[in-house]
Amino acid sequence: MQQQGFAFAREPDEALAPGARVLRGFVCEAGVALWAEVQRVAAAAPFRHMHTPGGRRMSVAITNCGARGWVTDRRGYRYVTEDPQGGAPWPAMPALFGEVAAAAATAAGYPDFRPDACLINRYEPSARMTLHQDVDERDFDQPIVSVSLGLPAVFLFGGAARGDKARRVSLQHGDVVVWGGPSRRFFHGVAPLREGEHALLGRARVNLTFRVAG
Ligand code: MD6
Ligand code: FE
Repeated sequence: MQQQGFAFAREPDEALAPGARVLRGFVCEAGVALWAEVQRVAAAAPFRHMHTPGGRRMSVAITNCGARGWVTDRRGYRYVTEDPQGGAPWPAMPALFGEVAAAAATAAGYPDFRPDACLINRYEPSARMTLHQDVDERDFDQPIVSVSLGLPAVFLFGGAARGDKARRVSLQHGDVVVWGGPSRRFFHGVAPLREGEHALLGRARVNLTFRVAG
């Protein structure tokens, strides 16, 4: 979808913090193809509710594709090359995913982004992500590219300390957040998803986060 007049006006791209940008509607045109690839990945590595090291069941359902996948269980948070459910390697990262992630990173000022991990989060209404930092990757010079599909969500964007006030950023289907540099380790989360029905995804939001993990 191109930037249009009054009927479909979207919010402009915006800097969230030094090094972090929202690219509004960046992947709208690829939305159908991205969703088809997510379903292909999930057929091989199903979405599952993982448990935090403290034993809490996450409200978000997770799967992965790419050489490395993020997991959490009693032993902690980490990246692994095989799906713990079944022991097979994670599904390969679809070529389209790599292309979209690299294009978004370049648009935000991070050329040569080559992710080896894509974490896929599925939110149903009321699911949320509490404030956290993404610190399980090896190289913090590399950004994270985050693609939103489906129902809208309120992204909570804090600061370097857990207690820093978080701003609320509305993310719609097709929006991309690119996140790196000075704010790479800032706290962030997602407010409980509101009830709704999306034309393509139904009662769900799916978020793809691309990282250089290894
Ligand atoms: C989500 N995103 O949007 C959760 N992390 O569903 C994240 O936790 C996240 O969007 C790092 C960078 C960008 C993100
Ligand atoms: Fe995160």
